[in-house]
Amino acid sequence: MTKETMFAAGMTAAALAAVSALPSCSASKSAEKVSDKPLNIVYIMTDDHTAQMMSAYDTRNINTPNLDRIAADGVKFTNSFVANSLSGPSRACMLTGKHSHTNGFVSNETSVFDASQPTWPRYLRDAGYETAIVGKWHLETMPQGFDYWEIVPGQGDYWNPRFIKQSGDTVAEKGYITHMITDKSLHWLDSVHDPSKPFALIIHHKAIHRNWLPDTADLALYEDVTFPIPETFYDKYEGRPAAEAAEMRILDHMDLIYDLKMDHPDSTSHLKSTYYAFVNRMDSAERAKFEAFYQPIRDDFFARNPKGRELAEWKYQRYMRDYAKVVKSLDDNVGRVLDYLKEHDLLDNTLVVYASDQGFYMGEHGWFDKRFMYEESLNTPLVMMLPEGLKARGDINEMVQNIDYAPTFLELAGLEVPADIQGVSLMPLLRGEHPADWRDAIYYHYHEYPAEHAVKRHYGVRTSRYKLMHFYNDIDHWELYDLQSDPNELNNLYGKPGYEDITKEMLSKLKALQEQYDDPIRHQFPIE
Ligand code: SGN
Ligand code: CA
Repeated sequence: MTKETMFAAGMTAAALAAVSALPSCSASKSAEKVSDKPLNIVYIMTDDHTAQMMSAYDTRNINTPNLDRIAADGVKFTNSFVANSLSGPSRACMLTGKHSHTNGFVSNETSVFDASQPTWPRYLRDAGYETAIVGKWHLETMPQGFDYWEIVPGQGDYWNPRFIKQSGDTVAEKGYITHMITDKSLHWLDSVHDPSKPFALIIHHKAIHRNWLPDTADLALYEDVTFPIPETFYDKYEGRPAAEAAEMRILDHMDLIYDLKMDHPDSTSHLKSTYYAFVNRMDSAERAKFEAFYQPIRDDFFARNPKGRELAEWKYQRYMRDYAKVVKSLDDNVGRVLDYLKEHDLLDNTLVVYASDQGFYMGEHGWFDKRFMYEESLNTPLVMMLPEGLKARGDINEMVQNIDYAPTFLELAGLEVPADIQGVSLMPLLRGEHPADWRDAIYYHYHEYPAEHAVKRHYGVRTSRYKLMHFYNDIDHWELYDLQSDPNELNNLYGKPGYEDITKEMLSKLKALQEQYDDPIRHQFPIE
């Protein structure tokens, strides 16, 4: 019996332990036994948490001591990318190990996830693991392949949120979402999970998604901090028409009421009713604290009535402060999970992963939101605390992508990586190896247009030094960047003299990746 047929048939935990001891025949030929015990997985993913706001990656803005503990005791991926910088698509890539066009979930607005397709939690469950997911799901259909799930509808609510239970009931419960998702996850691990089985627990936070409603306990934080203005805050988007067309500028598109809580009886906004739907979820005591905090800021703002650059920078500082407060609660709650695992002696046989569904703009190019293949939103934080037997420590600089997580978890569990998975297992990197034939380019494809924030459809390829992007649909526009000389991606080199050879090389990499991944929407290369 091959391992493939064993897990297709559904293995017991004992069989799984035996298989862990077998030489792996996964995509990585150098696989070796990691541990005699089956290994657990705790996968923590936030929404819209970007590396600029995580001190393991960037010390300019805030401290995230608990997230940094993961990196300090384990590894930090310094070239970690998504395949499609948007929530639902990222979740589908992560679960399936396949690009958006292959797993079928290309866009939050138009896609419905076929939850019956193979996912890594399903494979692990079939192999004897207990699997659970708590928090944001955002894939339209209900989860499959989990022993336990409890998800929030759509984007979820920060305050007194609704949860969809496995029974199908939707129930509003009392509390602040980041604590609650953590409480529910730890409760499952502590009281529901069968300790005789290995487990995979997915904790998907709603934080730090728009509109950044902090826990009232954290409201006062960061108010004395003036965050540095990013170098590209006043970007004019020269040579980048798709960037210019995007509707995600802090000055023009960040909503004073909905995003920044600056309502006034005379103010109007298409997001005003949404704002009140969210803040009205607080109980009267929570709401009183919230209003007591923001009212003096509103009074000052409307008295001064800033305009132009002063307004842009005022909005930026408020955005940064509210976002940072929401990160604080997240960081505390990740700390609770790490403490639990430590106290229960689980760290030696558990892989702990922290990632986000994508990066985010914290004022770079004048923006908030994500979607673009530019660095801030193509990147996602990725740190891991490793079980015994995995020797890597410190920075891992190879280019990795969220389609790689599924094959990594399969290999960690001793399972073969099915041939149709498009990502590659990160296990060699976690063992401390640096394979000479590691990928030299990643592929990206963003599909959601026309839609909110007006980011045009594009695909592209990125190597360690260059990035080539093609915007299509109602535009036909190419961009080429030298990330070494222009890390901020301000100088579009496409079509400029002197770049013919590198353009040709990047085009051939794009062609190869579009063929390899069989993307049906691809550049029509001239017949050679
Ligand atoms: C919501 C937000 C957008 C955000 C998308 C996608 N608007 O629609 O700003 O880009 O989610 O985010 S809001 O008015 O509803 O807050 S994602 O992370 O879920 O993909
Ligand atoms: Ca997101």
